[in-house]
Order: sequence, then C-alpha cells, then structure tokens
Amino acid sequence: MQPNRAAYTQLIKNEAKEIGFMFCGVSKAEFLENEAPRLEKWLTNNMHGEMRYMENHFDKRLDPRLLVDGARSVISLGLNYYSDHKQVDPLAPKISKYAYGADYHTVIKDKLKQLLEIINEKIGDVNGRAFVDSAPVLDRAWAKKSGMGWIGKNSNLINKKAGSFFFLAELIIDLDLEYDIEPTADHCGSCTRCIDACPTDAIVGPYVVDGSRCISYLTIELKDEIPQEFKGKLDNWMFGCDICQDVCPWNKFSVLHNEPSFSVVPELLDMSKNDWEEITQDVFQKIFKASAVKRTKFNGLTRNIEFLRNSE
Ligand code: B12
Ligand code: SF4
Ligand code: SF4
Repeated sequence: MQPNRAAYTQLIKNEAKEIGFMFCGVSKAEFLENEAPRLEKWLTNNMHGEMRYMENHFDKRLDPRLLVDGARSVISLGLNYYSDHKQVDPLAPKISKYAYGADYHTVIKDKLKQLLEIINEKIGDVNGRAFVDSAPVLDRAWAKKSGMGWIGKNSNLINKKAGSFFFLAELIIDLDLEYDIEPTADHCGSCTRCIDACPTDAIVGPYVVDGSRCISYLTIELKDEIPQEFKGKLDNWMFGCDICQDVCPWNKFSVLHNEPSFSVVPELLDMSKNDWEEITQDVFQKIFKASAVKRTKFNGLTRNIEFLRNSE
C-alpha cells in the first residue's frame, strides 16, 4: 500500500474544490459489473436511437482499464450549472438551463487539465486522461460508485444536498487512492413525479430512459426530421429539456452556480417568441458563439422552432 494514499486523495479533493468543482469522489478502476447487463439491454432495445456512438466500445465503456494504461483510480467530478434565470417571454421556445452559458465540454476540459497538472506537480509523475463526454465512460455509474449521489428514476445522478443540475466528468489515473466505498442510498422512495411529468413518455420505467423518445435527443442529437408522433408533445422545448429535473423534489436543494463561464447570455433570455421564429444566422452566431447550442447548428435549431410552430 502506498503510505501517502490518504494524503494524496485529500490533496486531490481539495484542489478539485479550489478549481471550482462542487463534488469530487474517488473509485477503484474496475469492471462495472452491475451496469453491463443494463447497458446491453438499453442498446438491444434501441434506446439510443441514432446515437450510434453508444454502440461503440462496449467493453471500454464498462472498464476504465481498457481506456488508460495501468488505470487504478477514477476521480469523479461534478460541476454545478444551476441557474434561476428564466426566459422573459413565457411563450418563447425554451432552452435547457445547461446551455445558458459557455459549452460545458470546453469549460470542464480546461478544469480537468488543470487538476491533472496539479497532480503531476504536487504528487509526481502520474499518467492520466480527462473525460467529459469525449470517450466511452458511464459518467453516472462512476459518480454513483464514488458516493456523489444516487441514480434517480429519471436516470440522473442526484445529490441529497444539491439536486441534479450539475455536470459529471472524470480523470482516470494510474495512481492508487483511497476509495469512497460508501454508496449513497436511493432516496426516490415511492415518488414518480419525473415519470408522470415526462411529456413524451421517455422514462419507460423507473431508472430507464428511452433516449430515442427524450426531447433532449429529438432536439439535439437527431439529425433527421422530428417524427410526427411527437407533434404537440415537446412542451415548447427547442433545445434540451429540464422537466424531469424541474419536478424532482431534490432540486429544491439546488444552489446557484458560481462559474463565470456559465453566465447566461442576456439576449438569450430577452428574445421573444417572435424573435426566435425570425432568428437569422448572424443572431444565432452572436448569441451562441461559445455555447453548446452550436451542436444543433442554425439549421437544427430552426428545424426545432419550426416543428414547435407547426405543433400549435
Ligand atoms: C447518451 C446521453 C444522453 C441521451 C440518452 C439519455 C440516457 N438516459 O442515457 C440523451 C440525448 C437523451 C440525453 C439527455 C440528457 N442528458 Co445526457 N448523456 C448521455 C451520455 C453521453 C451517455 C449516457 C449513457 O451512457 N446512457 C446509457 C444508459 C444505459 O445509461 P443510463 O440511462 O445512465 O442508465 C444507467 C442507469 O439508469 C442505471 N440503471 C438502469 N436500470 C437500473 C435499475 C436500477 C434499480 C438502478 C439503481 C439503476 C439502473 O444503469 C444504467 C447504466 O449505468 C452522458 C455522458 C456520459 N458519458 O455518461 C450524458 C449525461 C448522462 N447527460 C447529462 C444531462 C445533463 C442530460 C440532460 C439533463 C440534458 C437536458 N437538459 O436536456 C438530459 C436528461 C435526460 C434523462 N432523463 O436522462 C449529464 C447528467 C448529469 C447528472 N447529474 O446526472 C451527463 C452525465 C453528461 C455530463 N457529462 O454531465 N443524454
Ligand atoms: S429530459 Fe424531458 S423528455 Fe427527456 S426524460 Fe426528462 S422529461 Fe422526459
Ligand atoms: S422526481 Fe422523484 S422519482 Fe424522479 S428522480 Fe426525483 S425523487 Fe426520484
């Protein structure tokens, strides 16, 4: 056993907080035995729709040792994005809170890089890789394993003191650390609010989300036309969807984020329904310059707005 294991773990957790992460938990890098049959079933039932990348690297997705040579530890990190800002026009097509500011992939990648540099500086030569949606890693399963929270019936990772409006990411490193082995109990109880509230019936059962029915998929990931069966069911969401989190009682405990890059672009809140319906390439570029909304591109966003308009 490394004598400094506990001290290194504490150092990493302290530094993660300094960098701005709300949570940091550590797990042993090993095969995710419980998740294997669930992931397999999810894919077999085609719940990934056209997200073909989910079919790739099945083994790597379940075992971090296949992603990083000599991997010993998975450091799970949570970055808060909760904001109580609301779009001014109640009829304006809605954008999920997670996309109010700069693209989280860029923001988190920078922070992970910073943390890895600090580890190398203060602990020594540590080989590691940073992950934020960029490679096959089951973020929520690792966060759960590291004691950050439980996976709710809406399949989001929920923390008792902070709800679920936070992103997840990992550093996988070849250093032994002290592991958080006390998993958080499931606090969903008999609640079914998220299942009842989902307008497209995407939460097909407790803990199982059919991705291909989720508004987030239909408005962001799906490249073709949105199927007609969803006409009138998107609840006016044009990018992502927050419903199953907004109705979750644990999100009463959400705290406002303090990440400057996630500050909301003011124009985004001020645009009326009419402004959105008449949005031009120039306005799109200006508002979403650094945003994750660029993922859908101008054509994707206008397709969504058009679909909502035709659903009225
Ligand atoms: C693909 C994907 C999607 C797809 C599919 C959603 C899905 N549920 O898988 C779509 C586009 C629909 C989507 C939507 C959203 N996503 Co998304 N998505 C991902 C991605 C890239 C992979 C997820 C994955 O592996 N799915 C495969 C399935 C099998 O996994 P799963 O649904 O998580 O299922 C697990 C559990 O449900 C559990 N399980 C299954 N059965 C049972 C039974 C019991 C009893 C128990 C306890 C558990 C359990 O086992 C499964 C395997 O671990 C991750 C990033 C990553 N690399 O992990 C982000 C991620 C999960 N998404 C995220 C977010 C924020 C969202 C949205 C909220 C965005 C929005 N506002 O529009 C919505 C939420 C929709 C929802 N309710 O899940 C965050 C979640 C943060 C958090 N606190 O949980 C992640 C982690 C991205 C990030 N880096 O932060 N997403
Ligand atoms: S994000 Fe919206 S559409 Fe997707 S599962 Fe949650 S409530 Fe349903
Ligand atoms: S709304 Fe209820 S059932 Fe759904 S995740 Fe939250 S506590 Fe669990």
